[in-house]
Amino acid sequence: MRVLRACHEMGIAAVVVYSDVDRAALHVRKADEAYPIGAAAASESYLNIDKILDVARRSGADAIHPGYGFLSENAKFAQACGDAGVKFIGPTAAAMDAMGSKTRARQAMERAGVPFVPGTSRGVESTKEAEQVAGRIGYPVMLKAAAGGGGKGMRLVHVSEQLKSALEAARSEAERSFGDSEVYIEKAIINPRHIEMQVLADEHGTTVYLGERECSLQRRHQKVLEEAPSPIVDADMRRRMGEVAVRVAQAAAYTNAGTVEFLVDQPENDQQKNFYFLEMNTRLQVEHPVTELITGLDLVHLQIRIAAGEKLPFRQDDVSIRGHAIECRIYAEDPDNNYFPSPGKISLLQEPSGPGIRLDSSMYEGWNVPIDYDPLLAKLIGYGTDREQAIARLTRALSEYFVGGIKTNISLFRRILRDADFGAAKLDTGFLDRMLKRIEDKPNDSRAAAEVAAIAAGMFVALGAATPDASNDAPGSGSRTADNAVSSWKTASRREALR
Ligand code: MV4
Repeated sequence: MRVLRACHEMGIAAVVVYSDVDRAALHVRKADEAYPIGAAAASESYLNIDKILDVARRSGADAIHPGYGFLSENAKFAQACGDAGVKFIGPTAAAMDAMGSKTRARQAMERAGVPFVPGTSRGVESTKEAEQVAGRIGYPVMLKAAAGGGGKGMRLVHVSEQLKSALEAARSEAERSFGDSEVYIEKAIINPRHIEMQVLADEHGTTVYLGERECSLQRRHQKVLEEAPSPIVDADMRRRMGEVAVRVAQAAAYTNAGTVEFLVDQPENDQQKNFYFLEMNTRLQVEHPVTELITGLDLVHLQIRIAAGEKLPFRQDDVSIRGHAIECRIYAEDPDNNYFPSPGKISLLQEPSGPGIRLDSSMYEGWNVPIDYDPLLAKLIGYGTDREQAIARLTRALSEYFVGGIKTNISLFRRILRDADFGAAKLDTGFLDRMLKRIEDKPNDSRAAAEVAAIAAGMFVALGAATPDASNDAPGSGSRTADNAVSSWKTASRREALR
């Protein structure tokens, strides 16, 4: 839907493919042409290169945008598109290959003088070598599959006694998951932040960075909420990370949209934060809208223009960041059942809108959410002049959002946005696990249940419209600042009203 919308905004006809279970999906309904390509199993449909290229040939498509998942980082697919005379809207197969292996990527970083987590840039051949490296960089260490990513095949090792068995386990999981048992070692960064830098390169040698995204709120390596800019990145750090990200992209002869992932450590005292190259994602990311909102750029429009051979219509100095954006990934998952997928028919849909709210959604009433694919249903993004306003708008929008017939994680965001540590931007990759643990340990929050019931029942609770108390001067007069005036006007929160 995201790519289809950009095509239509650019006057480009959109051809889509769909599997048997996606016959009624929104992208099929909105496309100019839709082609069935096979059974629900991805190998029979969305991962089937020959079937997809056959549709490109039959439809006369000029180019293919791979989206976010499936074949989007598959170098063979990018190559096959080129061989079939269809433009792949993304990097070249060679650039994908250069970044696909984490050790090859680290070797490229070494050559480019890019800081990466201390450790090896090649797989370790023996336990003895692993022990020597771990001894040099110090425990704890992280064992990682060279062909891996997204946390699969990783092992955290705290002491040397665990190293041998952890190395064997990591190697066999890497072989099983990726058909490549190469495992390398890094110094483990404890409770890091995950901050990624958006880069964009045209095919005429211009590469720019578009600011960073804070992606530390993850659950089991699945991003849940992202924001831009990162609350801890100042202009100087942004420039330094951006320049490194551009060097990474240039080292891979990268073109089109890409994302360079960093780990950022949080030294106890507030000394300079360190950022380390982690990996590069050779595709557009799901969370790209937060970057679009703070830069005013449309990344899919730009991807299509780059693929059509156009030069970037701006230079690095023209890129400016304004405001703050936060994205909630709305998943078809049941928060009361360990976030298991919750497929089924959407019987009721009330969607938020209004100032500063963007909703990228593929839901409609009557749609049957299939169990076969990633449970992402929609992305709700709140934008404001600062983080506080973005949070306020997103909180308001979530109170307008209701999906009936299936379970979603909407309630999780209400909790996250009102969490004190979140409000104070005390974020790291362990944040969500700690918050969920606190919720599990706490008795059921009946107030929230009452709130949901009230919203579901369409109950309109008249907010106690608190009038400014008598002692207040009119706002903006004399001694009081605007904030004080507003703070004394704060209406009773919806929860108090419900009580
Ligand atoms: C790390 C790390 C700590 N130290 N590497 C997880 C998935 C993959 N992108 C890399 N990951 C990590 N690598 C070192 N040397 C911690 C993680 C990590 C993580 C990183 C980013 C976002 C979420 C994460 C959740 C758990 C672990």
